[in-house]
Amino acid sequence: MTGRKRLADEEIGAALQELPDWKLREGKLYRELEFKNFQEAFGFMSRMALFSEAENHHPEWFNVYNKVVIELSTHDVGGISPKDLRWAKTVESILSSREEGR
Ligand code: H2B
Repeated sequence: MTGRKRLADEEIGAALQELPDWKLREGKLYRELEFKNFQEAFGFMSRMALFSEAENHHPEWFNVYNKVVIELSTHDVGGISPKDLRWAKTVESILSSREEGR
């Protein structure tokens, strides 16, 4: 499976410079999102669910009404891998294609 290698702290730090809304929290990539309503939140989750299946890489995420909290890590390698970065970048591109996520 491509992209499952544990990244070094410096590599994660460098990647986070291009993901300003993400932070490292308890060893996971973390982001909180607030949408207009549940429908928008769940629409976003549906799109990311399809991506997750295609990548075979699944988030820990938590939804309450219009809020989604995301925590990304790669259990297989015990850290953060390129797959997590790709997932986070895909979130950003989906959000930038719609106003509601910002
Ligand atoms: N998702 C995430 N986020 N981390 C993993 O280590 C992981 C996964 N492992 N999805 C995959 C599935 C693994 O369990 C299967 C067997 O490939």
